[in-house]
Amino acid sequence: MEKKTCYITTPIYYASGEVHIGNSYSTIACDALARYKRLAGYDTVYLTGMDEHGQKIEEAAKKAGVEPQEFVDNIASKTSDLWKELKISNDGFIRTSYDYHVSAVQKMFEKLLAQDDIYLGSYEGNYCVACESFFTKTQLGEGETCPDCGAKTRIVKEESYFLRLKKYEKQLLDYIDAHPDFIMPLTRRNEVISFIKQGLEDLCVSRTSYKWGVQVPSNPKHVIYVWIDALANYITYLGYNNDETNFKKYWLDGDEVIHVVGKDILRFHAIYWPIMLMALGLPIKFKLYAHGWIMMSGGKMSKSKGNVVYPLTVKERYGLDPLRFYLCKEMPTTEDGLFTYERFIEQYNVYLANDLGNLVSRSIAMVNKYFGGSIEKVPNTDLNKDANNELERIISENVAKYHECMQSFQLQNAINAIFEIVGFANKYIDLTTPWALAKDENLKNELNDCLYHLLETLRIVTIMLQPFMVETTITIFDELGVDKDYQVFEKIAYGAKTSYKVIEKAIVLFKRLDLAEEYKKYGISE
Ligand code: ME8
Repeated sequence: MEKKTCYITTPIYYASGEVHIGNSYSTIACDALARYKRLAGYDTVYLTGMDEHGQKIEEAAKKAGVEPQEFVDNIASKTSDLWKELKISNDGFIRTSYDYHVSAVQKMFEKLLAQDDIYLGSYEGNYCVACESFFTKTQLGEGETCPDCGAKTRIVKEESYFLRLKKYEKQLLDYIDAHPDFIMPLTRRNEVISFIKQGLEDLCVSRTSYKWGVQVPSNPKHVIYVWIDALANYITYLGYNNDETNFKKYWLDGDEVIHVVGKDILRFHAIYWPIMLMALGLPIKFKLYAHGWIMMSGGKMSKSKGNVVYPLTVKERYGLDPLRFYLCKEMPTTEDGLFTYERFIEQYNVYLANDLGNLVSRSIAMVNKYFGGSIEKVPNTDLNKDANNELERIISENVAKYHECMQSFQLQNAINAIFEIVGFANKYIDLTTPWALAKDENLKNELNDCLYHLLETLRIVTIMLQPFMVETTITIFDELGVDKDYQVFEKIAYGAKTSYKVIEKAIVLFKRLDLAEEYKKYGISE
């Protein structure tokens, strides 16, 4: 049977910014989703990339004394190296300055222009001559001054192309209405609906005040608005307006298309992008998952506040998996998440060092001590009956919950389901008291039963952790002697692997951290 397809995208990152622990979330979360989909048997394509055009980037390049292309080349290479360091498993890395993207966007624009979904009009707004920028009324400083340099702005009229949004207002509302899971979570969906219901204005989609962008072929003094250029990446990467084999496979005929975005760019993806697709006569196809922000205790991360935390700093200090784990576990589905070192260390100690790390090391130590490292499955014993039943019930319930949550991008809840099992497995040890069973030769079978349950539980938990913890899970499987065949969802049911040969001495997966010591070492303030 042909595999089902799944196409997952992150937003493409602005080449003018830098990746900190907050915005790295979109990519890490999508990576977890992409790894999950691959494990679930989907033919998965995971795309990320760079948004490289626009006035801001043109100015930043000028300031740096280089051509814009050289400027973005440098940032794109740094960003793609960072994703490698974070073991992001993206299949593609698109850049909006790539020729194939530029030509596909130009064809798209000309098509919309030819069919009158884009028309030439004029844009009127408050303009700052010094900064060469238009500002909306809400952006302006007091007395209609420029929010950047403080100079008085003037009303300027500029020739500009517009995309007809108004024309598609009803069609979009109908689409949202007919597809209740198009925009998730529901709170975001409601936000979008009420925004559209206030009435859409046609969108200004070209600029003449800078050059670094995709030119309108039939009127080259115009460059295409960055958002039109950027949103199109999701289909130009697949070959839209070029070789369309993958576009057909993963979009037109695809089974799932998932865009993951932060809440700040919800409208672009929930309004402009579907309208562009409708106007192009293409199916909307995608589901949109909008996540919150990672905040610092003092609010948003910003250079001026001096509270920016970089993913590589956390990785170098505490390892990659704790970072990936923390971000996915801390971000709720509908709200913002929080990053502080204090909370990071607390969560690390509770879930990784204590719950998971201890379970692995205790189980391996006992299998070595009482059975020389090898264990076979035995029928459930009467003595352990209640604890066994409870453990098996908790496993099957939480495996089901995990799949449900992963399928609807509720990563926090999916991780919580995993740790329900881990938590109970630790309790199971207290309930079955293997050290007491070991004292009685007649209870050898009961002891075997108990330790086999622990190893199976660990194997199941490790299968589930794979999307999040990309290094630790390999280590745990190695320690337990679980080969590839038993690391998959098809074999997740309790009892699937019937014999084990574990490593002689467990590796310390997560060394407990002491907050005061960490403060001393790094002078952590956030
Ligand atoms: O928006 N916590 O790019 P970008 C969580 N180029 N997510 C955050 C965050 C935080 N503190 N700060 C930012 C762009 N993000 C456009 C996208 S797509 C056609 C064009 C998220 O580099 C943000 O919401 O500003 C977005 O999902 C991603 O980081 C990249 O943001």
